[in-house]
Amino acid sequence: MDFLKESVRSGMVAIVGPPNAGKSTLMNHLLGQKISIVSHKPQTTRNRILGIVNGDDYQIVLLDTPGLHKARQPLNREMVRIAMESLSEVDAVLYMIDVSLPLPEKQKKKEGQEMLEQMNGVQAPVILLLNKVDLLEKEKLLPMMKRYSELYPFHGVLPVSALTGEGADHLLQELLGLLPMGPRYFPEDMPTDVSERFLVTEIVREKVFLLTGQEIPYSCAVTVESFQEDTIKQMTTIHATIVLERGSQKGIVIGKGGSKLKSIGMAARKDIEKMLGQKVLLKLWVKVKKNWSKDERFLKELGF
Ligand SMILES: Nc1nc2c(ncn2[C@@H]2O[C@H](COP(=O)(O)OP(=O)(O)OP(=O)(O)O)[C@@H](O)[C@H]2O)c(=O)[nH]1
Ligand SMILES: [Mg+2]
Repeated sequence: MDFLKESVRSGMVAIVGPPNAGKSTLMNHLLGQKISIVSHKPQTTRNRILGIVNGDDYQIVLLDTPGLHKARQPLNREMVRIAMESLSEVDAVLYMIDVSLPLPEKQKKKEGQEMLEQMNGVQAPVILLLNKVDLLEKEKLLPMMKRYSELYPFHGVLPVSALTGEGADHLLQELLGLLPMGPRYFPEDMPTDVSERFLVTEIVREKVFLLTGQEIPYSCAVTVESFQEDTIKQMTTIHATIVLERGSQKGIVIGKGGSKLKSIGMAARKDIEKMLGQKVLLKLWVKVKKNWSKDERFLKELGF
């Protein structure tokens, strides 16, 4: 347990903000590998995903969180609860917004108000990240930074691009200045605390997000039935189920002659093989569990 004795800059940092802001993309960038799933659709992340970033003299434990939004349904309420809870247990908060969207004045005001409500009572210093600056006209940046600085006593307002990595070094320096000296809480070769089984369900869910339109992604959960490694053949066989809310959705996910399910399976298998570093046989099933997202017991099974 030598890693616990060392004294480095270490602590926990939550990445929060509205859906689709780029929180998971930033976490993966800082980690240097993909742990958290990403899609162009909002509400991709549903759980708190831990990512552990190590340097010679620091360890930052990042918490990627579900997007903050007005939640009415049980699943969404759980997602927002998870994100809000993370705010009270961290040394610093990264509040991320997408600045590439041209918002009307009224909506900008509303967005600012929501941010203030969410940050109300937060003790930790908050850095505001203006993300997707790669898509922003440069002359818009300074007035924007000024406007946001006046909104809340942020520790800093930093323009970044989670996609290109622009501003990430600066962000890292700012963060290290906020972390206390302490032990490494996790061994250096451990990038996350979630299981490979959980990551498999997330990878399959990401492919459903990417390859199906409209309501399907939000009606989909994924469970792993079996996960068996054959050490001699160096191959893992995984049986997983895509769970949907309504019977009418089954045909869409399976596709003509099974074509959609095949594409989902192929794309997921590629990523799982990369993660496990060996060949994978992935068998996918599609099941309907009526209104699972309102079923407290099933939500518990999914880890909420
Ligand atoms: N151009 C550009 N696109 C970005 C950037 N960061 C993220 N994206 C894209 O924005 C979309 C959303 O990214 P995510 O990382 O899934 O966003 P998120 O905040 O984790 O979203 P939720 O989990 O739904 O709350 C994806 O299509 C990303 O590729 C950026 O800096 N520039
Ligand atoms: Mg996310």
